[in-house]
Amino acid sequence: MSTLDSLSPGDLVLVSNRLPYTVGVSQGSVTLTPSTGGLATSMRPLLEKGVALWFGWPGLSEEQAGDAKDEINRQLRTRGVVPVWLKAEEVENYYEGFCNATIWPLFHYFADKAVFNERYWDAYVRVNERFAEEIASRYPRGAIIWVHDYHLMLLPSMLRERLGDDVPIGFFLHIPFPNFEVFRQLPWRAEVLKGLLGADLIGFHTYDYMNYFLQSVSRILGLEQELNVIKYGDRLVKVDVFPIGVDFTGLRKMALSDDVMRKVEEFRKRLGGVKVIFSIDRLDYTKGLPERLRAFRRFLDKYPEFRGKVSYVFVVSPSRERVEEYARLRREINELVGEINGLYSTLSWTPVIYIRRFMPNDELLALYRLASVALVTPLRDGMNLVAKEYIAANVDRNGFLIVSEGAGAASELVEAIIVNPYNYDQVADAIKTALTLSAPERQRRLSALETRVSSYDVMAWASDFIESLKGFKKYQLDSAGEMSRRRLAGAALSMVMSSFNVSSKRILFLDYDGTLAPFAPLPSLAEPDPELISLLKSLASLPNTKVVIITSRSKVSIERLLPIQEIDIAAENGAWVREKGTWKNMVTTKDLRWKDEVVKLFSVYVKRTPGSFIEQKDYSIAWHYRNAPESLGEGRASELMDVLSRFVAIYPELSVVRLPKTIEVRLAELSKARAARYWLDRDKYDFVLAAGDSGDDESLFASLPPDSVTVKVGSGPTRAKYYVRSPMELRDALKKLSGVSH
Ligand code: GDG
Repeated sequence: MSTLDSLSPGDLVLVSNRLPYTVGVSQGSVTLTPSTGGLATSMRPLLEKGVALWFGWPGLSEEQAGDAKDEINRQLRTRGVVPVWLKAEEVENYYEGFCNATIWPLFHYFADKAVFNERYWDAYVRVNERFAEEIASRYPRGAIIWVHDYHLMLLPSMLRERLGDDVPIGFFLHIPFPNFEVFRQLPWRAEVLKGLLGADLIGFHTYDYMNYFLQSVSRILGLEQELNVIKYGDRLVKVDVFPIGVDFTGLRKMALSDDVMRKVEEFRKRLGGVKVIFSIDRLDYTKGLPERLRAFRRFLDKYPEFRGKVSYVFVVSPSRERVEEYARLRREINELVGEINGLYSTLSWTPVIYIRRFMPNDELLALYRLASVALVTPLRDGMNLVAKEYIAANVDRNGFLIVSEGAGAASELVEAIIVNPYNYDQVADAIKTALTLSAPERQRRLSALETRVSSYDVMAWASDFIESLKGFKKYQLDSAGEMSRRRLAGAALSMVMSSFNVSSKRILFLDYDGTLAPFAPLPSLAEPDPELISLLKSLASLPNTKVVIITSRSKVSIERLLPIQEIDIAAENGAWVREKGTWKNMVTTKDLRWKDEVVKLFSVYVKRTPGSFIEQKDYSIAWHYRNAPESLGEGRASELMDVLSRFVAIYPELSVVRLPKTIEVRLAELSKARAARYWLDRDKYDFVLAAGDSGDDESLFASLPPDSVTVKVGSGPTRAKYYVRSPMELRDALKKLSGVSH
């Protein structure tokens, strides 16, 4: 049983700008026609079974609906659909404005066409809020919420605010996510990213789109990420790739139906032996329609032997008619078609058969079946379903597919002929190749394409997304559950406080960066605030209580940050210990010639990685890259790790440690565990506490006596007994301890 079949009523909430039904109103009577398109086709059965509830805009303004609104609401509701109404002004500013005149061009790399208008943005926020209100007021507890596409990018966070952390929210982007250089132009880029990060799972069609998104998240919001999981405050957000498919079986069945067969015969007769190159697109500048006509003209110029033998059936269905940009495009297409037909037509042959209307499904399927070439050459396209539909419906395998490298589909349909849509010569050659491909070659490549398109069809796509969302949500809740079960708060904190209170000799080992103070862009900037200083002082002034700062910082830097004589310090992971104000060196290794070599090696990486820098300590050298561009920094860090692994092979006294945004080479004999032993071996303590946030602290946690209070700051697996969420939360706990006894 597939994931979709196993869903029960109330399990799924779908949200998209448009609904899976097209609403028609004529003379007061209301009609609902099922919309075509992958999402609608794959999800409609779930609606019909009552499994899903679908929120969306009915496609006409409240003003246009007028008195018919109640009847539209009634008819939609009986089908499990909840309409979210837009006023005429919102259709203009939100839909035609921010969605179609800002995001659509920008995300398809037509930045010069993108309009940045605050009125559009305000309407976008308002409409997303309206969706959030509607959904929150009818949300069936426990349901998965799946939000679709660029019209609703703020919705995930708005829902998260209203419904809380436990609700599984997924988001899928159907269009490309552009690279950082393009995305950064959006004045509301941070708001859009934060809006999306309200989701638990964010899906894209291709690896490129996903990586571009991750890059923007890192460079604009500065968030950490690991293995496609972003750390966003307390929550984890996963991103992944789900290339949408088509209803392969349904299309194939339809292509083989009698109705379609009849149409095929009818068209064949009318064409009189002329072969067909076919394309169908919504009228849109992203689809490369003028470019494609020019490429076809080049084909006729370059290969005159095909004149009279091949016609291009060029179908353009109307879309976004009210936008001026589209009217201009229509005029350009008219001119080009006129020019080509004027130049090459004969009495018995028309080169371009231009159809500018919505094409009924049976005609579309018939054309897929008889086309010798499907010419799918958008300039940019999230995926492009036409390419996949052609593979499903060309049941006689009598044609071949040309796909643009600008379509997401190109990264999957690798056996097709892949072209650059701006390279007219290449497209003209591709048409010739497709028309003359040998039968065995065509069979071989088509069969591979069919296998791929049929195995990851639209149902598999939807199941995969929902399954991943459920799986990730479970993991997220389990780890959050684990964290909250082991949280140093409430009863756990009271217990720790009372054992602190009754103990006669106490020691606290506290890491500094990320534990007592949050991370700063430069180590020298991680200044403590006055509250921290006074907290440490008051802890250290408690009777029989020792406070030890245990850090990988150098002794100079930690002393500068914490000029408190009452505390002890282990600097450089125990290379130096300071007790009662006196420093003592703990290192046994004498030969330090490796340091110059490491600095030399790191210097090469500093030059090649802007923003990175070296920190030199007595027994360790660190390369910090938290201020370098994300992808460059991580790439260089991996390269450097590789170089260092060979380097330390000849210096067994060294170890290489990869810390967050830092690589450190240090003496292997140093560790926080060994540093702590310095104090523990020389005195008996009946209360031991250690707090830290990174891998370095884990060795310390593991080495302490079993009844010690060990505290991990932040999420992630740990050997510590307790968690706190942030340095601030640790401070609160320490404040409580400092007030316990004197
Ligand atoms: C977005 C992304 C992504 C078109 N005209 C007629 C007609 N169609 C059908 C096609 C196909 C669908 O509409 C168009 O889908 P595309 O994928 O090509 O493009 P968008 O509408 O821009 O969709 C896109 C998609 O979302 C899914 O994630 O692939 O990249 O832009 O199914 O067949 N169908 C009929 N008559 C027409 O005149 N019957």
